[in-house]
Amino acid sequence: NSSLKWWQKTIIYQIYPRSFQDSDGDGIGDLKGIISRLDYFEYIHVDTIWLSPFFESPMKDFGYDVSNYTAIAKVFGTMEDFDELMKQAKKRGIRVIIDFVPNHSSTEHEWFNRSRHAKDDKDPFWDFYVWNDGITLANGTRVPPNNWESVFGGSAWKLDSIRNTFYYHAFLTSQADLNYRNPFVLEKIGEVIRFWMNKGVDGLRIDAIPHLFEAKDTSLNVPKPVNGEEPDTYKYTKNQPEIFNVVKQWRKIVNEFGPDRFLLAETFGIPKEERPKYYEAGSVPFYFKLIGAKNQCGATAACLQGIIQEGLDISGSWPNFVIGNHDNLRIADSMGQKYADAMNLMLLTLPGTPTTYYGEELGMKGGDYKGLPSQDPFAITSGNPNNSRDSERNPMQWNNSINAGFTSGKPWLPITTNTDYENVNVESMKTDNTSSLNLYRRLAEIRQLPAFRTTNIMFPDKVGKVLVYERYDDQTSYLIVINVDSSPQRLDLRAGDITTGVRIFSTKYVTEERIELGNIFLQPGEGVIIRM
Ligand code: TEU
Repeated sequence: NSSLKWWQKTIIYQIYPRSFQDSDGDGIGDLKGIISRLDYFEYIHVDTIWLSPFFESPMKDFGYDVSNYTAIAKVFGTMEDFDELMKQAKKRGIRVIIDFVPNHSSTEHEWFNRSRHAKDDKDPFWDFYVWNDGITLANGTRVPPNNWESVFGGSAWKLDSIRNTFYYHAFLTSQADLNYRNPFVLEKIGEVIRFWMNKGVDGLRIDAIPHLFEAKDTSLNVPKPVNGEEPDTYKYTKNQPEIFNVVKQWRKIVNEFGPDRFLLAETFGIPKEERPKYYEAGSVPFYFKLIGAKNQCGATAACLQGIIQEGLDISGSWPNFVIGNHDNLRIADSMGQKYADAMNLMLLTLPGTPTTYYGEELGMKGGDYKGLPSQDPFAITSGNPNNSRDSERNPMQWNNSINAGFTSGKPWLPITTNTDYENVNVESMKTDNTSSLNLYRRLAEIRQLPAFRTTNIMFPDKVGKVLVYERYDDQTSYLIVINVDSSPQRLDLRAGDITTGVRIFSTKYVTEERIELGNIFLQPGEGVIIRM
């Protein structure tokens, strides 16, 4: 237990700065707003926060398009605000992880400007991005060198009007991919890492890391799928083997600042064989599959158990689970509000490091923005409103005053009636012992028990409709029992001559109670922790 590192004993709380707390009434959250809410993390027993990007940016992808990696976007505040945030966080024992967006910069970055104006390879910025002449057709038309697609829709190549050459962009056309085959890129990005490490940042969440490299041979086209096969759209642009050398180099750089700095790799939608490589390179890859549980397999007990077991599969590695983020529907929307507490119960009793997306501790729903034009470039460029990520980026609900206490101005995304902010907010929920917020706080306390600090977990031989697992150390054993089914369930969990246990937590009752293991009855969405 004492040999665990800080990031193995913590809960990570993701803040989307734009939507957390506004301090100046412009309707957009900011760093000063976050500072004003630091006490809240002590209250919910969270001691690590991860901040989504707050760097200078034209905000085409709300900060995931960085135009200066070592400056703060004006809407979010100043470098003094950031320094103050670090100071105030440290004072409270709160660790700070920041987002690091190395795959691409904004096309408004000075580097891109230098690169598109470079005349030849004597210019150090000549190969800073992934440039390609493409193909000139007989009629003189210029076309991209291959059929590689952007994640946000359409060709991943864009002809730059100034350099008159194509550049590669895995995401928006305004997010140009850096060329990691160029040592000068590694040098400049290394300086960025050192800059933030010097500011005392405890870790980096590495954005879109599977996209870092593209195949060297740009004549390769992605084959057309045959017989209804899944298309292998990112065959040449994702999960390339060169990624791990770079992650190792970044691990070395952060180690200059001590062995404890944390690298959390954003590995969305990678095949399972890729995960061990991230661990070996000195990072922890996010395990995302619980997020898609409802879509993948209906989020039944068997479905969830299968996903959890896969997440625990890599021997010797430290697990991590996550159930929500700024790119996916909130749990209350994907699973239904009824299951929100159950999912927090699951997340906080699984082995490893859990990550909570802001608002999920309230079981908060996403905003209902159907019918409004989407703010999200993904929805706009793909022409598909279903791709909009606005819903889950809705403002944090702090109290029942106008705009839920998020802003005194007009929020960049409105608070919509479906989220019931007059009841679902921090202030109101504080006073109710069985509110999602108070359940979350108790779970955060229970997590600190020694059995939950281990990676020990056992599942029953047969999976029924109720998710059941045991967490234990050599002293104590706890049963976690969660009804993820849509109808009430009765269970017999007697084990040999053990017929009773102490219910130390319930999503429904506040008090501890001795209960009969032979007759456990749970409503849909109800869950308990039983000390055996
Ligand atoms: O996401 C990377 C990524 O793979 C996304 O395309 C993801 O698949 C999609 O959003 C699912 O809905 C990261 C960030 O989390 C995302 O917000 C950024 O837009 C993206 O990188 C580009 O920087």
